[in-house]
Amino acid sequence: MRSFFHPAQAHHAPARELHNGGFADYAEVPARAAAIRAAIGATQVPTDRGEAPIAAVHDPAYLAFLRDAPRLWREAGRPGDAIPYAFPIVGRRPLAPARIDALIGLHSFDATTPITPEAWAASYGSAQSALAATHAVLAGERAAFALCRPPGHHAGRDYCGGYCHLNTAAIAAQAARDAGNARVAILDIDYHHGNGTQDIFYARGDVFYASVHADPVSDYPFFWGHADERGKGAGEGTTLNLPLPHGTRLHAFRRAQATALDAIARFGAGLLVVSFGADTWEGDPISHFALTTADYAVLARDIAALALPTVVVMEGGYAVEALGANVASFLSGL
Ligand code: SP5
Ligand code: ZN
Repeated sequence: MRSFFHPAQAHHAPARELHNGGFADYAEVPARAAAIRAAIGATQVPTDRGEAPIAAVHDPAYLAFLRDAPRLWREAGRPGDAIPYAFPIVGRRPLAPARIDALIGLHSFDATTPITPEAWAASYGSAQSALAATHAVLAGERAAFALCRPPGHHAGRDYCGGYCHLNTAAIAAQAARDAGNARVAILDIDYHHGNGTQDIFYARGDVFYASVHADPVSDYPFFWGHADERGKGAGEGTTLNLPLPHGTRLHAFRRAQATALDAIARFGAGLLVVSFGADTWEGDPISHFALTTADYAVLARDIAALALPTVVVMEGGYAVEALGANVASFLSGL
């Protein structure tokens, strides 16, 4: 299977993230990508398709912010990575602030996603990898893999969060729409709910979003991913959330994924984007499901049985020592 990775994706390396009342070592490390590359063999550098397919999903002011934030942070005299601390939740108004602390709060929904000087180039490379995999599939490959890192599914149209800056799954799905697929589906099987992807397509009837994830009653991102979120307006019924409890093993996960795949088949999608996270693995340091390395091949075979052209984008998975084997297992089943 063709796989894509841009060298710039390796260079975003935040030192710390805010976690449980203090700073902890950042979980989404460059070594994740190295481990995956070591396990899956050669990756190709994606062709640069420019900013237009990214701007088809993200707000231009947000893209400018991602580029400018590290400079504004430095000019404000701050050391280290840019991190927000104030968010316009109460009585928000459509202001256009200039101060870095206001701007970064406006474009973030958490304080765990630092904007390093390398964040823009790394995220841009990640988006280009997703686009390259999409175009490989549009050109006739049955499946292709984008080694996206930083990940994407928590990022919305104009905000970052959850280690994500640009929503690679949404960029891939939109590119498939713009290439003529009338209906596209996204299957999100990362441990966490993909709130950004859901948000981007929530009111749209042309892109189906189905997610199997840890119940947001107990897990990040808490405020989205509940079973009663089903889309709105033209998108009513084209969002499907399947939350599962801590301790979930293959049998229950596979059953939930089957429910998602049935809905995707009924929707009549012409192309499938899979947001794949290996943070559902039994030894993941920040998650609480119990899938094994071998389970990923089983899940992938079920997905392959849909017989849809399939773009896989990498999301989470933080047990670096097992990440390569888990991704290789998944890809082996497609
Ligand atoms: C793409 C993805 O999987 N994002 C997950 C974001 C989860 N953030 C909330 C959990 C934070 C746990 N951080 C622990 C760091 C310990 N080194
Ligand atoms: Zn995750």
